[in-house]
Amino acid sequence: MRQVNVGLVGYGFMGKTHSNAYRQMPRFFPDVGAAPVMKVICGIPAAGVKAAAPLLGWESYESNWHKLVARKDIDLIDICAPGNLHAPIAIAAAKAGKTIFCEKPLANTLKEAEAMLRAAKQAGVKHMIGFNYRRVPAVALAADLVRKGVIGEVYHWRGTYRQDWIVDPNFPLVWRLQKPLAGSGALGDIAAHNIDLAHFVVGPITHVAGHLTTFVKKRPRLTAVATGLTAKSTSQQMGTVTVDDAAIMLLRFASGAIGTIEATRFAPGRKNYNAFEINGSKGSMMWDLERLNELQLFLRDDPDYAQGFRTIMVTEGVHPYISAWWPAGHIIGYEHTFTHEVRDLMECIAKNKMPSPSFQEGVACQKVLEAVEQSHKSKGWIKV
Ligand code: SOE
Repeated sequence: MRQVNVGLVGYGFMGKTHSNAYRQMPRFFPDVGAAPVMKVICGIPAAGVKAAAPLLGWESYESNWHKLVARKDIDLIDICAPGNLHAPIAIAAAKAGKTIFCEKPLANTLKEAEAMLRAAKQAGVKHMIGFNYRRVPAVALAADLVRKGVIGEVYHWRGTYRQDWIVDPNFPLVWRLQKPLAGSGALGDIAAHNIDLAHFVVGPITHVAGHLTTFVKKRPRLTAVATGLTAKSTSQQMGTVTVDDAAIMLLRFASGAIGTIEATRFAPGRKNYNAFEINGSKGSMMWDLERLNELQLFLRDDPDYAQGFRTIMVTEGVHPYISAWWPAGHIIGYEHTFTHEVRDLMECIAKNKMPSPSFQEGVACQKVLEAVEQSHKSKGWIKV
């Protein structure tokens, strides 16, 4: 069994999900040939990461990522820091010969994303991007059914990702609302996930026409560091929101399919509604994250008396990843998607294979994000 020494940057929301995955993965997937060792967690402020390290299960902590990357005993650098730090950390990690696992979107700009891919290729290291929703068993099943032709030729992708955590205009100006830190808003944070799912299930997007909107342009500044999606500590001083609150786009795929994606943080009642409907010549499929164990399937060939969507409970041992978990019907959740990512990453390390999705898929998504921004400015279709 290969031991992979991990150094994780970031102890906020994503840092916690990844820590949980490293803790769980070897217990549920002991047979993939490699297992993570939770060596170091890194972040600022030092007092925060010091407290987080034992809580999240790390052997030690560090508050300077340069020192972390320079450590000879670390094999894998995992990047859960804000977007502006992805490129510098990943490029340094590649030069130091580390395997890199980076949260999405790959970077704040296409230029940075391409530089990350180049650096990783030049160094010959393995790289993976955290598009965790590919690892929902129902999504993996949907992709597999499309590949097997079960719904025939795909005509439509109808994607949406809706949240409501900033609909209150008094919600403060957290890092996710600042372009220099986050790169973009709903576009890179959540549309990116749906774009990646469209790439995964339908194939490459070739053309986009998009529009971006910021509904609340000024918000109270933060008075203290806040992580996650809940922040309360605010001042009377207002700051400018420099990212989009919502993004909409029309898509054309290389296969001839067409599609739409809508992403917003202004849909009251929609907490984390990442969803899609796919229509093909033989049938359709629907999935949404808030009911992540279920896949809706409609087949035109069903007898007349049974025409209608059926709900597949994707919890059978034959379904992707499920045999490692509980008996059929004993549902799994959001955190399992990260455990599955770590499982696949460890398997690739053990078998000396490039993980998927890699930075290559990260760049493919980033090209679409950039095309949407260009289209928003030029008000026309953009070739990706
Ligand atoms: C916040 O919008 C967020 O945590 C995203 O950053 C994640 O990528 C998404 O999975 C859930 O929402």
